[in-house]
Amino acid sequence: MIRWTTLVIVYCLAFVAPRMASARELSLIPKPNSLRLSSGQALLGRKSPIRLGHHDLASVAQTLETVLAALPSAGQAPEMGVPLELTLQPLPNPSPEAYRLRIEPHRIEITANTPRGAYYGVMTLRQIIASAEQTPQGLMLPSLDIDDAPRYGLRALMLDPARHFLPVADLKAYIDRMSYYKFNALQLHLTDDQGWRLYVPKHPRLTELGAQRVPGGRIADNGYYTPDDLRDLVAYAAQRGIEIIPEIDVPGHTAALLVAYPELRCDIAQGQSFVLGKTDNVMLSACQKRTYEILSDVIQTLSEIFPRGTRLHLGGDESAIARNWAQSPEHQALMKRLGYTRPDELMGYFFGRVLDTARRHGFDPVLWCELDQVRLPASRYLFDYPKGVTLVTWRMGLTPLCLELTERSGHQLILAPGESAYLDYPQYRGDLPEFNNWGMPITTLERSYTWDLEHLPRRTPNHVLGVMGTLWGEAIQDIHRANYMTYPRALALAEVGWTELEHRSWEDFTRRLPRQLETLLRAGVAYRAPFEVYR
Ligand code: TNX
Repeated sequence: MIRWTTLVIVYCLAFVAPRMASARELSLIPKPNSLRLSSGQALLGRKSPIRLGHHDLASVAQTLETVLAALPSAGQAPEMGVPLELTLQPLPNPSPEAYRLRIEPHRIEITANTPRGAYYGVMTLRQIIASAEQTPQGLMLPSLDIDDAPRYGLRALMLDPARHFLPVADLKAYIDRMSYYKFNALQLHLTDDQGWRLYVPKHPRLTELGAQRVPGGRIADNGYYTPDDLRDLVAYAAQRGIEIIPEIDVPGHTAALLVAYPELRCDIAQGQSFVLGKTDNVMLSACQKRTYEILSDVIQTLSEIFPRGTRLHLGGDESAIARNWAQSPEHQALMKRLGYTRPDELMGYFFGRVLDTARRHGFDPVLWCELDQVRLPASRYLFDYPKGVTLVTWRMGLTPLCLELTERSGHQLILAPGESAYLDYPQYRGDLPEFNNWGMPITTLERSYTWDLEHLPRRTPNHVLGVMGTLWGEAIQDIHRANYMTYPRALALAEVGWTELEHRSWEDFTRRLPRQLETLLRAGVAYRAPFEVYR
């Protein structure tokens, strides 16, 4: 009885003092593709009832419960508020990530095609809560109607625990932030010259040797993930709408693997002494049967961790072919047998076999896109990429060409251009990283936000799956440094991935940014303060 009277009083207050928030005050990132504000407010409390329209929404409802439980205490005010209704119902936009969020004085409703869409409705609501007004009566949310769906189906970030290990708990915290900004994939660069971070039961030496960059050293040098660690992470990420994309980088970037399994070296490297992390520019042998057997065991282990249909990145970048395969008698003989004239063509042979294995295990393979030269006038692929593989464009200045080539060849493309999406590059003159900086170009926040507005066609080509920010880990020794390099640039990339071009503007973004920086600060994320934007 008391509850109802309290509610009536509160509703009256909401109508008596109608207030129209401005979109800028809400400061949502990424900006929704349609947002209409109206007058009136809704009271939200820790005890606002949640009404579930479909049992598939149980996990989303749980997320919503956590959001409500974290609301600031209302002091003397009632903890009750308007009901929150979650429903599944076809929306005009068929995207599985589309949602509609309606805030009305007497209820809040989230409608979506799928639970994933409803999850994004909750994420938007969380951001609205973060900028909502705490009144003596409780937390007041502005009335509004948001109809939203992403521009791209893939919005990814990449971490590199191969160079410096990152514990699972840190990855989980990183995933929490990502999902708040509607990213839906995290690529994990699990192997490189400096470390092999996946425990493979059939080949424990991979991690016994390959995961010990500096035996007895810091956590960042040593460590690996067991299949159980990764299963736990995959489930954690899936609950937050995030796919984990594992990367096993072959046939270059493989010193850690070749320290553990010397028999996989090319014939010309058999007698050399290898040092984990120091021996770069080495390559796996494409001739040894054992190479394919071990890679098949690695992929088999991954298939016991990841659901079918997961993307599996198999590298393919920066292979020093001229120094390795081209000099090697066994590879020269293989070339001859296959009728090849260029050693680069052996990459087609190698990946033909490895991608078949990946597909047999239910993976959707991905490779870094390499062209015949590392900068213009590059003009064609390094080798014929197998059909059906997704490519990632990454080298500075080559994205327009990669777009053109993939459109012609029918490959799908992920955009991770060096000049705008490389989160390991400094954000400003003289900024970090202070070591392992090989003269990196500067990638400012503005650059990360505006690159596609300025350099890509207005029409989004259908074969572009999405965007990825890559944080290479040579100079990233812990999660705090990872956060510093990621934010705020990842906010720019989140909006590039989600918001249609016609709704985007750098000035508008910079006005919404401070609110999000405050949220990051409260979450303990040590981002880089983008002072140059506000000077
Ligand atoms: C190139 S990007 C690499 C990485 C390095 C990065 C440093 C790519 C596919 N390969 O191995 O960490 O540059 O910026």
